Amino acid sequence: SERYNARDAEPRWQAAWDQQAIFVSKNDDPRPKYYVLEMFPYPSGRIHIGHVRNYTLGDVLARFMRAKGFNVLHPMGWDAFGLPAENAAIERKVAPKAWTYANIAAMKKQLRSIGLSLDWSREIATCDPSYYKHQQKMFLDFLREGLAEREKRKVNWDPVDMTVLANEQVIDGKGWRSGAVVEQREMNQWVFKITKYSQELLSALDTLDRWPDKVRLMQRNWIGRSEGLLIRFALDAATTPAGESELKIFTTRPDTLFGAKFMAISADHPLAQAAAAKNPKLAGFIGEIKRMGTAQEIIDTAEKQGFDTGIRAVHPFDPSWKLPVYVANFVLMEYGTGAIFGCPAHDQRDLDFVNKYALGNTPVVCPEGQDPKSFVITDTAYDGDGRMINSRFLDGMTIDQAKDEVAKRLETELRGNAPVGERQVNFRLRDWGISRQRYWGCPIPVIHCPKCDVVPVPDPDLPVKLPDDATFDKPGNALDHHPTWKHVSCPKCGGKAQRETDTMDTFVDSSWYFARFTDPWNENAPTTPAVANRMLPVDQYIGGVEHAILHLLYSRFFTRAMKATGHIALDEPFAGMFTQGMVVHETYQKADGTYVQPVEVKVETGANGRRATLLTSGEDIQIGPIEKMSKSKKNTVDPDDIIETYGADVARWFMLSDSPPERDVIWSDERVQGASRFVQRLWRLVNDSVEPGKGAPTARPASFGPDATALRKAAHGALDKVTTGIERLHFNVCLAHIREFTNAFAEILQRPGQPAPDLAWAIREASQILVQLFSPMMPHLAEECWQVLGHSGLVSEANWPQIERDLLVEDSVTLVVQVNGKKRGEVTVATAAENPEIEAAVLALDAVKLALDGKPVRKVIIVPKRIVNVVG
Ligand code: ANZ
Ligand code: ZN
Repeated sequence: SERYNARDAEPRWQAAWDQQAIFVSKNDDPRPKYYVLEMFPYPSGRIHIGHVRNYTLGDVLARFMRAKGFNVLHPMGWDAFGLPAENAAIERKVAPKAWTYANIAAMKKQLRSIGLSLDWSREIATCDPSYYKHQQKMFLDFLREGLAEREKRKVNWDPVDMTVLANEQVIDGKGWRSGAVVEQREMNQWVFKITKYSQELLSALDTLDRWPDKVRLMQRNWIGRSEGLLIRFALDAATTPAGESELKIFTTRPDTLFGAKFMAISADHPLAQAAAAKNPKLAGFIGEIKRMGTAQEIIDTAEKQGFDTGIRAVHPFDPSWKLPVYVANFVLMEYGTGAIFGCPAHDQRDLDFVNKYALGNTPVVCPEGQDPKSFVITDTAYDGDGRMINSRFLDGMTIDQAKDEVAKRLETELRGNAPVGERQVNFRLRDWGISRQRYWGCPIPVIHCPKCDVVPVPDPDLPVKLPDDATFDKPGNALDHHPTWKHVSCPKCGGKAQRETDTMDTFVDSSWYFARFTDPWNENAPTTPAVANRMLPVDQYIGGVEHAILHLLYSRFFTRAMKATGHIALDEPFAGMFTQGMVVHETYQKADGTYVQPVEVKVETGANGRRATLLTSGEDIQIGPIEKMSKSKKNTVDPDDIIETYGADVARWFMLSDSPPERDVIWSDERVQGASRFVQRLWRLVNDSVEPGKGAPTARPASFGPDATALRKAAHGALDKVTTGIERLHFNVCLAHIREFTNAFAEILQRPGQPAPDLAWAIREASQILVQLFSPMMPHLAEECWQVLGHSGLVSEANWPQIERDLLVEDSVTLVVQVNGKKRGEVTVATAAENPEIEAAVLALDAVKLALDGKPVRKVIIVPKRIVNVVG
């Protein structure tokens, strides 16, 4: 037979799937549903190899579940708003909309060439008014429900992109896209009240048992629940500015109160402002640390600095004990109360601080087994377990007992009318600021009226559409610059008013697209609740770990907010979550350090290891470390090139082979070629199996001889393992089983002569199972093979083969043989063998006779399927 020609076959089968619309899923389909979703792409212009991996993983599962009889929902869309479109407008003078839609068209063509079983009838683009109209409606629903609010906020301002950034978009104090040093500004912002759900978002993580533990842990840490005590410290009047009398702090370690050496407050704390009013040096210091910014990263890495305000606080358990109050750069206004007491012996930050300002430390928790007298702290704080020391009435208690004792005493002690201490739970999670000063985003549908304040855009006026004629010649927000767009009359009073020119963070767009896919045709509402409730949750969501915190958390919040506003009736959007690894490649560098692309290099393996040269000039090329594919390192491979050269099936097979999907996979040309050879091998094998006299369709024989049974066991064994492998997303393991089965099958097919009728039948069965086993991974080749096997229908439409379980039972079992507890050998017996039979076989062994050395056998103990022990 001829070689398999992917270039000819792949487009043909893609067209056939399209024509028959077999991947279109119907909402009234009576079969049980299965929703597979990969994170939708940003339309940057080209599909990259990471997309190919992501979508192939989902596609294998989707095709498999279809074959298993599910109504599979496997949609695709575009996360189409965002800055790059505006940058293109600035750099290339092409309108963001035109740029985005051109990219979508190009990428859609690329996605089609991968042969994915996608339901394109549900395609959505988040930049389309038919999508964002509903997002605007939900924004107004949230506003009514108190889930959206306008708030004056200190925000991270990116001076280059001229926009507000979320905390998580600030990396090492710099904007994640622009790389510019981020400034702090006070601005009016729209926020979503995600903190209303802090506890729920945390607790429900326990129910997500099909999520990776590491992702759940990252979310837990992000939400950051801590239990502690609010303590009102009295301020020493003689040292305190007029109008101030106490300092409220939040601590998770009230047990360490007797180790306190100082108090510290944030530069933004009102007490700091009050103290600075009369102290220009302090005011200077505050200005300095404010300029440094309060992004978490900066605070964690900067040297600890403080300034003594001169104010003294009174220890809650000892009126004569005064603690100095510092303004310190490591105390955040946004957490707790913006003030702390410092216990240097048991907190590293505090210890660094006191060591700098010579305030000393007193350990109050002593590790078990350590003599308290010799327990001193110098450079390393002790944050472990132990017993209380140097702590008056707490001495001898455990940390937990001491925490409780302090809480009890301070809760019952009143100053004024209020208790001095109060137990409190704090969360690190902040409300989600969604305002962005950008054009290419979903407009926030409110109008600002000088008389009526904030007025929601009335429902019939939705969507608030972006103007198509914005210009990008000035930095900043093109919506704000637009000559007419923002000028409107107030819907309430009819007076002159202005539209909100902020647009929504693009994370909003991706927080509910999975719900929209369930009924993207509904023009009147974001969802059709009856449909959404039936099709959700997503059974398996697949994407990069870089979205493990924000996107997933925002989606979990949005689902709850949509529930609160009647659009949906569930809490958790993603029942199963899978984070895939990256595609990585070694890097190549010229002597001058410039990177060159893999296609420009020839790599050879010689006596001295691997060596690379430049194809054009033959000059030596340095082989560098294996790294994530990136444009700057030039170590990318273009999916189009691979598909053009080898076909989509080879690319897919490669993506699934070797590495478990959660790990990084190293791109290797040699192994891609290996995958290509395997395609041809399968093709030959299937063709050989239908040679005259090999495996023609006949009636099933009444019984099977040993050869036929052996082949059938190999086929059903592989079927069993691949089935459970796909269900567990252990795709690389599946591929190994398919290869193994292929070898066993080839061995039988290559035997000369005509097989007996029972073997011929088994050959036919084996080739069908084989084709079906690799059909989720290499669907085009599988269709072509299915045709060779004489089917007129599509393998993509065939039911998954039935496993015959009795073929999985091993008919012999090997037992370890011991004499007086010592291993002397092994014995293989029929699985069905009875004990007397096993005993006889064991006693007949030479090794056993030798070990017994003529002594009589007293007892034979048989542990079924494992061990036989002869007691002599
Ligand atoms: C005294 C103490 C002693 C503390 C000790 C820790 C160890 P988590 O667990 O993250 O909630 N803290 C409170 N508010 C702060 C703020 N706005 N900025 C910086 N630090 C703040 O951390 C709670 C602990 O972080 C609190 O407990 C407080 O220091 C500090 F041996 O109080 B602790
Ligand atoms: Zn008005």
